Amino acid sequence: MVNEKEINFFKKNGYLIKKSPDQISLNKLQDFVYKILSKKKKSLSKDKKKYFQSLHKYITKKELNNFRVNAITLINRNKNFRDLYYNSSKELLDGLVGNEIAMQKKINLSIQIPNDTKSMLPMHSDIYAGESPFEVVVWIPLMDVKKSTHSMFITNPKDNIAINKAITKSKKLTIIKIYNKFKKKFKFLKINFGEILIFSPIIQHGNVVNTTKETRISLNCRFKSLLSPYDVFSKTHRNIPHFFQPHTVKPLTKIGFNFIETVNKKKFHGSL
Ligand SMILES: O=C(O)CCC(=O)C(=O)O
Ligand SMILES: [Fe+2]
Repeated sequence: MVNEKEINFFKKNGYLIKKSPDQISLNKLQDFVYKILSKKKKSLSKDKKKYFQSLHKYITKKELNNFRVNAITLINRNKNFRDLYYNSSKELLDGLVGNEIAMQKKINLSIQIPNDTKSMLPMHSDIYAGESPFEVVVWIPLMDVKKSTHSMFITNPKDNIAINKAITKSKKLTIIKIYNKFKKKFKFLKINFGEILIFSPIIQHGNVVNTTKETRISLNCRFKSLLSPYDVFSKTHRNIPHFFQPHTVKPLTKIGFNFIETVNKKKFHGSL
């Protein structure tokens, strides 16, 4: 259960890191990713974490994008992977979002190898891309992630106001310049394998070139309460219902929608 202290932490900071009670699902997620990556680039170590950490020794920067796209395709072909993903974060979702859930159709995989400038996701709030303010990002590390450029950074909601103003009002400054101006306000997160990070994409976050000696591998996927609004301000590809798909639907929600549909079609006969 997410306790009151954790709920208050999330409300104040816009994120929460918590050990998942479902370590079996997490291990299975890690296992699956290990299998598909090591099928393409054979591992010299049986230790999954070690393989992930040293992935840059198996792959060139040039090969990386195809390698990642191929892995993402295989992950998203596997229906069980979605259930494992949901199960591993269910406790956090129940506590912060709800128990009837819509899940992003596509799960993403990040592979941040040392000194790679091409996989950077500079500071952003997913809200600019039309994401719903009702959603959260569930970010799952597949290895221990260090509090450094190995990780992703997030800002504090109270600093987000000034950063957001600079981004939306400044005509001259690029995102990188704004990032540098506010650099001290960003906090890199330490997250160990076994823990889950959940955050509101309204808060500025992102990553920089990984200057550590280790590759970082993590997954991310968005979730929202099934019946919360999809189109908030603008119609974009992100907040139309196709971006998400229902994952957990309670019986009464089905009965209710079935009732509306049959009445609209003048076919209601009193059955559920
Ligand atoms: O994994 C990262 O470094 C960034 C992820 C991100 O921006 C997201 O999940 O929305
Ligand atoms: Fe993001």
